[in-house]
Amino acid sequence: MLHFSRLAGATLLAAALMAGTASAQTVLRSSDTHPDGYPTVEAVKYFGELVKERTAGRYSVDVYHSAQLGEEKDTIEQVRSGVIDLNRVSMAPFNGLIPETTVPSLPYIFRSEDHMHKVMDGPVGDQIAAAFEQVGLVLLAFYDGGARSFYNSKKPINSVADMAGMKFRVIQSDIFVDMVAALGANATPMPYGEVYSAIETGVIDGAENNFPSYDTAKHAEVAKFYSLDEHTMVPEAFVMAKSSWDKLTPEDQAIFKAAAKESVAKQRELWAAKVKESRAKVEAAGSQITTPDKQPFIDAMGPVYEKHVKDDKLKAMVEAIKAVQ
Ligand code: GTR
Repeated sequence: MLHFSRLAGATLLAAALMAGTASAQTVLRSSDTHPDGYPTVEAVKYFGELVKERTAGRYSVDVYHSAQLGEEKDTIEQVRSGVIDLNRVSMAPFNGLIPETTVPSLPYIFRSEDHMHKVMDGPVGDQIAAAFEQVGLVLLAFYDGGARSFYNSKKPINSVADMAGMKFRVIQSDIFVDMVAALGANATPMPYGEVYSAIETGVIDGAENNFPSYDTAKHAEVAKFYSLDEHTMVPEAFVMAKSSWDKLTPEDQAIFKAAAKESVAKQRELWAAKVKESRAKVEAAGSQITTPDKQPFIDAMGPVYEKHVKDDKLKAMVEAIKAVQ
C-alpha cells in the first residue's frame, strides 16, 4: 500500500514537473560592476522588465550589481563560456580580444557625445556589434559611458607637462597604457574594485573615469583633483552569451533585440542626468575641477594611433568615424 502510494506520488510529481517545464521561467543572470541605481544597472533592469512582460514571464533578468559576480575581466570570461547569460561592461577590456573594439576606445576619436551616438547608431556601430560574435557573444546594446578624464590625489593637472611621472590606474586595455605613456605618465592597469584603496594607500596617484564612476566608486573621496581632459569616450557594451542566445526562438530573439534598443534610450536619459548629479555632488564635497586646453593632449596621441590602428580594416573604420557629421 505504502509502496503503491509512493509510486502514485512520484507520478504526480513527474506530471507536475512536466507541466512546470511547459510554463518554465528562465531567469537570466546579468553582471555589472556598478552599484544599484547606476544608469547601466537601471537600463538592464528596464530591459529585463520589457522582456518579462513581452514573453509573458517566460524570461526574466536578475542583475547582479556591485561586481557581485566578479571584476569585469573575469565576468567577460564567464559570459563567453555561458556561465552567466548577460553582462554589461566597458568596451575597453575587449580591446585585446576583438580588434574592432579598439576603434571606439581610441583617445579623442569622437568629437562630441552627439558624434559618438551617430557613429554607434550607424554602420560602424553595426560592424563593431557584429564582431562580438567572434568571441561567442551577441552585442545587444551600446550604452553611454561618457568621457573619461584623469583625477589624482596630488595636484591640479592643467597641461600635459603636469602629467610627467605621475602614476595612474587605467582600465585593462593596452590602448590606455600607451595613451598614458604618450602623455609622459605611468599607467597601472588594475581591476576597478582595487582602485580606491590603491589611491588611498598611495600605490598610485590617481585614475581616470567619468563623473558617475568617480562619484559612485567614491574615488572623489581620495583624489580631489579632477582634470577635464576628456581623453576617451568609450561606449559600454551590453552582451549576451551566444549559447544563451541560441536557445531563444527567433520570435524571442526579436523581443530581446527590441527591448535592448528601448533600454538604450532609457540609459541615455538616465546617463545625462547622472553626469550632472555626480559632478555637482563631487564639487560640493570639495573636488577641484580644472579644464586644461585639450589640443596638446590630442597632439600627443600620434604614437597610440600608429601602434593600434595598423591594419586596413581599422584604418577604414577610423576614417569612416571621422566622416560622420
Ligand atoms: C566605468 C565603466 C565600468 C568599468 C570602469 C573601470 O566607466 O562603466 O564598466 O569599466 O569604468 O574603469 O574599470
